Amino acid sequence: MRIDIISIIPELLESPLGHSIMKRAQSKGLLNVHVHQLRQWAVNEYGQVDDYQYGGGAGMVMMCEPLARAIDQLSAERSYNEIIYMTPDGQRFDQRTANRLSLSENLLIICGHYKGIDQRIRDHYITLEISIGDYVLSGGELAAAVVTDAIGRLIPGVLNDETSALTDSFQDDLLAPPVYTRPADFRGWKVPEILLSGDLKKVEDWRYEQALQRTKDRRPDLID
Ligand code: 6GU
Repeated sequence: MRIDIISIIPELLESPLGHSIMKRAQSKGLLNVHVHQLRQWAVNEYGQVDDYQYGGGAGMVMMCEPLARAIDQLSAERSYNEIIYMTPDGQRFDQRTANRLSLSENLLIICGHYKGIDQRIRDHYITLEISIGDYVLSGGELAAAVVTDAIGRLIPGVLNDETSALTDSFQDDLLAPPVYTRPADFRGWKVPEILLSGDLKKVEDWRYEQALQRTKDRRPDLID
């Protein structure tokens, strides 16, 4: 999968996507992330990409011209499954959407800043608008990193048995069960006996019960 990201602060995406599983996905060639500086398509030599909003009011708006040129150029080179705009008024991102997007060949993600991007770009280019939750970030970059990570780890071959997505919270609409490691007794706090029993069937049943109970307690909305 290839993910192109357009941003005025590409540096914000480097570290989140440059380590651990995202790093391995990219070095294995399973995920190719290309971050583009929007200012290369600026309207003048000062690198201008934003302007005052019509109708007045505080805050700048990202102009049509640079975004349209950027999207046109990248779209001429490949066809995108989705052209995504990261925005707090988009649809709430969830594991279902991550699963669907992980089947894509090419994704293009636009990161907004200031008051956002000119509505005409949203109307004529954007195919999907995503929010990562009901709070406001300074820009779309951190949200784009979240979405890229959530999608990237689902690409076949990225995770191994050890990091398998199959047992993640949400993958089966349940939260993950509690986990423990050595020592079996820490300050008198003991690991549940059943996990030490070696009975795989019992362990599996226990984990399912725990996952169900945890989901009922913490996220009843996830249970029909
Ligand atoms: Cl996608 N962008 C911004 N700026 N803020 C957000 C968001 C996105 N999702 C939640 N808050």
